[in-house]
Amino acid sequence: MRMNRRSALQFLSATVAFVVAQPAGRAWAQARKLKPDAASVLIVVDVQNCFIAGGTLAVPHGEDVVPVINRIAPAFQNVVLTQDWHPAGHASFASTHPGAKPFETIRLAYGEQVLWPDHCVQGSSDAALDPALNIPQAELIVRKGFHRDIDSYSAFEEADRKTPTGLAGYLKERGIQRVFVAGLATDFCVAWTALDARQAGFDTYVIEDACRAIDLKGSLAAAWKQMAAQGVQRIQSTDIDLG
Ligand code: VGL
Ligand code: ZN
Repeated sequence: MRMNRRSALQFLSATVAFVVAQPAGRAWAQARKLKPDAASVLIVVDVQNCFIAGGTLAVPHGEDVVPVINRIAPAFQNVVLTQDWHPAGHASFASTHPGAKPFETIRLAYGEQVLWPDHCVQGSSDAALDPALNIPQAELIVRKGFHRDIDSYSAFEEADRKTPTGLAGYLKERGIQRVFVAGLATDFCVAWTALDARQAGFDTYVIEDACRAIDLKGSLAAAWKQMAAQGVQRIQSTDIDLG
């Protein structure tokens, strides 16, 4: 094709216009989205009756995570659920420590511990998964916080920071490289799970709108700050390619 100067310029500007117009297009938006693959897992943290309205430690608007999680879960071949699963008289219960009140902090053998109302007692309906959660393909349920003297916000490692749950080994044996975290609560079990996933070497994403927080004395802002510092990526459910 022979072009004079003028038509060459016209051709060039049309090309530029096309390239510039693309970012608004659906194809570009799709290409930017994260597509869960066989090496990706969705970890759904503690979506249990205890953390939902009517539960013993209800997270404000906790139930709102369920429709978001139900919408994204089908895009994941691998889904792991966690359950907070405490024995009666657990060290994290204020009622276990005479004179102590919920939401106070005390020192336990392994360090600072926030005290909570009795919650998620093993085998109770309070500890059951929210029945509205609809993820039939979920392949593993990790129960945590079952040692009477050690709490475990994280799905990977208990609060003594030395007792592993086995989840990192499970995911690595299954060839998982990317971990997406959703559930309750953003500033406790979600954040600790995401930080430990990162620590274990996984690319880690927290899906903000699929989580809700307790937010105790600035804990939510502190959690996001710490996650950002450790390279945990903060995304929205709309950033995921649902196929
Ligand atoms: C959680 C407080 C106590 C959580 C569990 O799931 O975030 N928070 N136990
Ligand atoms: Zn707990």
